Amino acid sequence: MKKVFLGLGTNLGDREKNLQGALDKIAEFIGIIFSRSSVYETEPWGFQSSDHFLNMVIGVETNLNPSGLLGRLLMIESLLGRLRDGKQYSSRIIDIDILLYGSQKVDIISLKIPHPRMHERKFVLVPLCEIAPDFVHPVFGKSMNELLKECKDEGSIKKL
Ligand code: PH2
Ligand code: MG
Ligand code: MG
Repeated sequence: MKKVFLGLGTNLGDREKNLQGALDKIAEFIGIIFSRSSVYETEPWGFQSSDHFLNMVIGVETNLNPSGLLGRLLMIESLLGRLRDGKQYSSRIIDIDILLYGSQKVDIISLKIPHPRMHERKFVLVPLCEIAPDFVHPVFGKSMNELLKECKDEGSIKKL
């Protein structure tokens, strides 16, 4: 069993229901959710929209390998109604990203772990620091608390 951290985000439709739907499907298809952060309302990062996000981070214990895990997450996103428009960033019903897969690194075209932009995003680091403040980033060798202290993201983020 591997401990992984996943980031959840939604800025379209009934956002609370989208998060709950994702948690239910993750428990059904991925593994045991051993920890979950608070939910935060956050300003869109990297694109303009008046639709603010709800974001949270969870810890899950799973038997799936990284590619198997990615496949299931994409399946869950489609089950919840996500349609992809091909743009890099746009509004979405649900996004589920692999942030960390234990201390393993993955660098293939279809998947990069740790998530390559996690350290630039308060909507990831703030909830992650609630549940894994001392976890050491496998590439930077710094704890999540240290990465949060150094993070320059100024987007608004507010605990619900
Ligand atoms: N996800 C993105 C791009 N920008 N901004 C916020 N606040 N929350 C997100 O989850 C988010 C984002 C790409 O996945
Ligand atoms: Mg994402
Ligand atoms: Mg994604």
